Amino acid sequence: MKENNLAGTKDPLIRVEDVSVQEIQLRQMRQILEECRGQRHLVVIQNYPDPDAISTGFAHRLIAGTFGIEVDIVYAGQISHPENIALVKLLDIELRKWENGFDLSPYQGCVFVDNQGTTSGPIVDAIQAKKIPELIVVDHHETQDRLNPKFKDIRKVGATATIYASYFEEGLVKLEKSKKEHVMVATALMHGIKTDTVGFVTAMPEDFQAAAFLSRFIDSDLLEQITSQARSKQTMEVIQKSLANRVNKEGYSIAGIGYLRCEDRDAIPQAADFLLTEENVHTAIVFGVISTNDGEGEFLTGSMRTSKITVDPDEFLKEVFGKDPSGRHFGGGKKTAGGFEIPIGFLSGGEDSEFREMKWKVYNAQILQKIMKKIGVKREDKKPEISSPTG
Ligand SMILES: [Mn+2]
Repeated sequence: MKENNLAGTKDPLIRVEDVSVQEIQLRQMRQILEECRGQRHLVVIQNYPDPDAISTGFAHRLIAGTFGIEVDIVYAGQISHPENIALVKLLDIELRKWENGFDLSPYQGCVFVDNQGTTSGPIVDAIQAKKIPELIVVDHHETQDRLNPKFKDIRKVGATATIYASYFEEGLVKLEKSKKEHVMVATALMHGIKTDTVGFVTAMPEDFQAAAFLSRFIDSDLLEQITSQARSKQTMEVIQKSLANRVNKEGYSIAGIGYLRCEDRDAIPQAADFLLTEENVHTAIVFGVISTNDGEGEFLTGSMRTSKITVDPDEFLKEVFGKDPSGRHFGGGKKTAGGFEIPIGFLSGGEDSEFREMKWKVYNAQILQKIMKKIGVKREDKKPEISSPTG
């Protein structure tokens, strides 16, 4: 990659109250887009895109378009949360699903929003194998080192949508209420901020400021339609399972829910949100095993939610689950939420229900044991019974 001539990109973590640093970030974003005029870019969002990811991909496309840059938004994984399906459908947001053999040849660069490549799995590997330039990263999670972009804007705010709203507010593209696409982008970003801050409960001043700015452009009927989607039956079943299986210790509520379908991945954070509503619970962790669609691969995946200020999900999950052989953490997060994903590898697959049951017992016990150790609780409840192969 050619040496970039943008000043200051070496130290991208900016203090949000420092307006002049924000201005520099904006100038650099404008400059890099200007340099890429006429190109086609891939915007990569996380595997199980949430409203913050979807809306900022959408916003980036609008901005890039004004620089004559064509953009495709891509994700691996699934969109299954009914609100997310409603967001994509009602706002007519075009997303491309990653699949084996995805043609990367049309793209001269890639952009990462609301992630830094650690939650967009196979796409990053393919992009790096093809040496497609990593141009831009805009995110609000803890800084990660998976990518080496020309420009990054990582701010400690409630949502990536807040950062994009500030680009609009500062005039990177002037939003106009009379333009339908502008109204849709503003509505999507508002939904992104709202969900990433748990309905503004964990919002920071920057998030409120962004929401106040966006409120002048949104379609509130549309926003209401997006947010009033009911929970699916599958999600209700996952929540029910997490309630039945939960172990409550020292304010932590931990639930293993067994196997679930790839399409129901989004039910896990919803179940964690639900467990957090129980009296005396400040932190909820829900996990299960998901099989990939070809039925061959399996991975353990989970979500963590906390309302306790002294619990840092990023630090917590990194410490509990550690790193894979290549040095990447299995989990991470931000101020109130986090997630983890652990490939099962050689033990993946197998139709035999007894074998699956046996595997689940081992995984469940291992995860519980690691979490209990971290929170300093000895497990006095019984060990899982695993029958030996001979009887
Ligand atoms: Mn986010």
